Amino acid sequence: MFRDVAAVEALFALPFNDLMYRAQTTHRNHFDPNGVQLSTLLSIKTGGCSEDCGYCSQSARFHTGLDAQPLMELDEVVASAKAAKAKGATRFCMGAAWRGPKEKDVKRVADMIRAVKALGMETCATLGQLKDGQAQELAAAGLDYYNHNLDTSRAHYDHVVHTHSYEDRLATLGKVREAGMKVCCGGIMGMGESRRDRAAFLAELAALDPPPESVPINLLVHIPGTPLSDAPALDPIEFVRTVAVARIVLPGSFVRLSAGRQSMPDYLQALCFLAGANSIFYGEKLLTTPNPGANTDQALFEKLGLYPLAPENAGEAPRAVKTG
Ligand code: SAM
Ligand code: DTB
Ligand code: SF4
Repeated sequence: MFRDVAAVEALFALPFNDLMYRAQTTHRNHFDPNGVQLSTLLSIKTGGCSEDCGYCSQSARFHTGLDAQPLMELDEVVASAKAAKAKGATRFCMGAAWRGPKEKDVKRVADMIRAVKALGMETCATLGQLKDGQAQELAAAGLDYYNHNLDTSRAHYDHVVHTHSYEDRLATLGKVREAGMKVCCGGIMGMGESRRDRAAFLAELAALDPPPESVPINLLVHIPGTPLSDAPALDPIEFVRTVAVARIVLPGSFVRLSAGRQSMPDYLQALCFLAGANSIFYGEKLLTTPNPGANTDQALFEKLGLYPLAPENAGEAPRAVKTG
């Protein structure tokens, strides 16, 4: 039903209170209403990327002033994962600024995955496009999730990225599924797209069979020097609507309130949780930009009566809970 863009657009057009009621009802039918999954990000290879994604600080094509760093050593990655676990993160996500990994890179990242798994954390990696066999190698090392975003609608995509296609991204997602891993796939709002684009993007995610287990909804972080540095700010209520519609069209998926939280007041984040967001990036840095620190998020959770989900709850099929 929600593969149909018009049906998704109709959700966006609901009166705000009706939309929120519907999103909250859907949320309660599928998830613990006050539990939030916590993932911590680490950029294991930073900058110098060949691609031209118009939002990204890490493209070698834009002058963003970023200090490029080669692939990190195993012991540094493990130390960072241990610190994330000590602060309460249950999933550790390793990101690399590659178009895609080379064979020798996959071997080194596989070692990192094995070591992070051994700490008892869920693992996620985002390494760009995968070639045949690479998804299997990562899965064999114990990778639970692979993140690869569609980012926006097909129609808007050409305004954002030119060095690889929407179909390339879908092909990588297919390889991840075939290798038996869970899919983390979402996008970025506020890149100058229309509401119809946001609806078409969510319809693309809903049409994936099965849909992604994890759906990061990022709000564009404006990076000076990138083509999208001057994109007009998205109305916050429209962002909340997007989260609510994502919850309704992807009822069994974790919807992650992702990049952009640093610029969101508590009441806006509270509305996003009410709309059905139930996962965040946790820790003071995303990949290259700041994120609220652990203490700030702990205070926010306290204020809202939210609590972190244990990996047993967070990683498995969502458990149904009674409403009302
Ligand atoms: N190179 C890999 C790739 O592109 O798949 C992995 C890293 S890439 C930085 C991961 C995702 O981060 C992108 O697909 C995009 O959705 C998100 N992202 C990157 N820069 C962002 C920004 N400035 N604001 C919001 N989200 C951003
Ligand atoms: C995703 O959708 N958002 C994360 C994660 N997947 C890898 C990355 C956000 C990056 C924000 C900009 C930065 O820190 O460079
Ligand atoms: Fe490279 Fe990924 Fe940034 Fe695109 S989003 S420029 S592929 S690091």
